[in-house]
Amino acid sequence: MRIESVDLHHIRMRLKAPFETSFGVEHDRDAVIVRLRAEGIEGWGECVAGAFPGYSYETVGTAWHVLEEFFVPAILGQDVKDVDDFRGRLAAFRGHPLARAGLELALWDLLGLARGASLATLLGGERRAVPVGVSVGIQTDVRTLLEVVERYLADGYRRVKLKIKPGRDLDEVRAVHAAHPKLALQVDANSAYALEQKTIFQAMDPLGLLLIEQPLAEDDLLDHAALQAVLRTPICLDESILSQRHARQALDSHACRVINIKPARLGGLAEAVAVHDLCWARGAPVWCGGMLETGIGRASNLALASLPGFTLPGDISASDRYYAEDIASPPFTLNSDSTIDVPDSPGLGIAVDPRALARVTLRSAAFNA
Ligand code: NPQ
Ligand code: MG
Repeated sequence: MRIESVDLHHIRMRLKAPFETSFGVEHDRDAVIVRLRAEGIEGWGECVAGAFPGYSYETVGTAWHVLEEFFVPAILGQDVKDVDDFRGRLAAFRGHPLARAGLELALWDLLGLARGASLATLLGGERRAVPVGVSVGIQTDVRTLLEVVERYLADGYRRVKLKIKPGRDLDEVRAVHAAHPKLALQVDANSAYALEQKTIFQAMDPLGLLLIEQPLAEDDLLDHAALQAVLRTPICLDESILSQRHARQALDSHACRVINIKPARLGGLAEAVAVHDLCWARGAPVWCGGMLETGIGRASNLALASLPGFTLPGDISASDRYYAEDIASPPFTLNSDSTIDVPDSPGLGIAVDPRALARVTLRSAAFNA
């Protein structure tokens, strides 16, 4: 397909409530929306880099820069045959997985539309609906946390992830566990601890959490292995896993037993499927992480999570979890069994509303072949 144009939109969407993690509080979600045109059709992608380099070193600014200067020129006016071809054209560039994944997603959407196949079908997905959970930010106090968790349970979520940070961990997790002893519960530290603080996690061990996500530094498989050796609860790695090779080495070295798969962090859906396939072959459970996506990224996550190895509930909430108004339709809603249906129309299976997109756009750029 000859790529005729690429548009970038820097958007800012107000979050329904501030989202606090160990790296900071977000009131708005910034992202870059990508539109690719080829052969009279258009595909949409979403780069989930934010305003602030907290989860990743990438930001909207760095993503815009590498897209404009390097990634877009590498494909504009070119005949890009498939995703492998696309990856080859970007292979010389180092890093910037979030920017790369946003552009790759628009290509997947285009290819699906051109072939009349849903993204789930292109990826090898099997399930029509996928189990999901909700990620709960750090709250002002334990009482508020309990109220917030109760509200999500009333909404129908059957798996809850608590964000934790030093000083806002054990009391919170114990309180939620005591109030809901049978609830499928997990925690995410976003790299906020050091191995010297292992007693915190040893104290959580008897609670039977589903997993402990990314307790230690992103670049530290060795200390994660040391921590996993003293815990029964599985460690799940998120930020540490940037490729299929990292996944293999993390499992081989017992740094984790579970992997959170995010296409953005892995540089795209193709690498995400590769990590899934490796973990599936080794019997290691995976689940689909979340990046507070708009309907574009949410549709992509649902398609990915329909692959058979995604045996744990994903951080893929209903469309109304984070935003009052989305830029894509139809909205995704939670089924009574805490699942969300996988889109089955061609490509991403959603329609971007140009007026809704314009309302949240701060800056646009168009690149034409
Ligand atoms: C995680 N997500 O699993 C991430 C972290 C995260 C749903 O917990 C702006 C940009 C806000 C990136 C909030 C969830 C973000 C962000 C959270 C990433 O680690
Ligand atoms: Mg995480």
